[in-house]
Amino acid sequence: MGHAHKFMTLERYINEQEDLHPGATGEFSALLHDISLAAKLVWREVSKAGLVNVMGSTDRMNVSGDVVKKLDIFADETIFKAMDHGGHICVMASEENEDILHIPDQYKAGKYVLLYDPLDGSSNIDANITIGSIFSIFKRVSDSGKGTLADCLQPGYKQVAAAYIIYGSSTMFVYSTGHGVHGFTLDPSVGEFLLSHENIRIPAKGKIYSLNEGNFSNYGPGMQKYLQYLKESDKATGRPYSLRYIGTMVGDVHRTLLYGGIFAYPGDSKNPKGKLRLMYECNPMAYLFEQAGGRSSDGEKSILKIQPGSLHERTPVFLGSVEDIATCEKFLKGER
Ligand code: P6P
Repeated sequence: MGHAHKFMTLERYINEQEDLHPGATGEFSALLHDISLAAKLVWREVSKAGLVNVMGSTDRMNVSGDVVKKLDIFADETIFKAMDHGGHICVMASEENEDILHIPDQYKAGKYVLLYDPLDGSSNIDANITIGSIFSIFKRVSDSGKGTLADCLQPGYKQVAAAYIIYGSSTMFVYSTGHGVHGFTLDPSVGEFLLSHENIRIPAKGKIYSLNEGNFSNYGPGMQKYLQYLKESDKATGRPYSLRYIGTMVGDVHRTLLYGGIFAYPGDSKNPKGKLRLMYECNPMAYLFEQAGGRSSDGEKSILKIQPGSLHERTPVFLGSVEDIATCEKFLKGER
């Protein structure tokens, strides 16, 4: 679907993509529209975050001057309230809430499930470092009525869509519904996400690796050997690689998707499952990487094959170019 004219908005693109889904009811498109609205509401506050100290107050400080809510709590509530009344969702789950989030009784429960990380990397806000929001969407497995935990705990290959918003030098909405990965850049002057990166494809091999090497001494021998390998000089195989690490998953993942290479949060002797969460960080990103011609891995297999046991479980995660993930897995399996 090539677009000669520049002004392709996210709204129109979603509607055009609906034609790719025979028998689409429009519910799915409306769900994606609601997410893009939530993204703009979060962006509006995130873009003012630095001014809280300068301005002394924000409109999040209520009439009695209560302490301004932490931005990630604000983002969590904003996304929930943007999504709870559209009638497209039967249950939600958020990084900020221990249990599943039910749709209020007064609203219709729809056929989709939304899991989200409202503000990933929020510890970086004070340093004005890129942060993001991550979304994972499934179809419900329960018949009707209120959604259940089982609706949420589905393996990643059953996702019907995934998206992230990156609040960086510009704000972008990147998503896939199974027909490639497409990026839209927010034009604040019109409040629209405009198509800027149609059909993102990750290079087959990159020259950048991205992880917190501060954990090196706790990594297993395979991971340590892999990192040593990346640092050896060998022009024929494009080494040494460069290290780039932002410390916000959405930022590191977005750069890896566009430039290629590998992003990792491996397990180690202290945290065998690593740090990142399966359901609303690793699954949606794995879906996007595989849709963009890249790969995901937990060290052995695609992240999307993991059968979840609990809502906030962690998994070691490797995301990147096909060749880079294959090389990494060989070292992890002791084959190199
Ligand atoms: P570390 C941010 O706190 C986060 O959850 C992810 O966004 C990021 O990839 C990771 O943790 C960074 O963790 O241990 O490198 O600081």
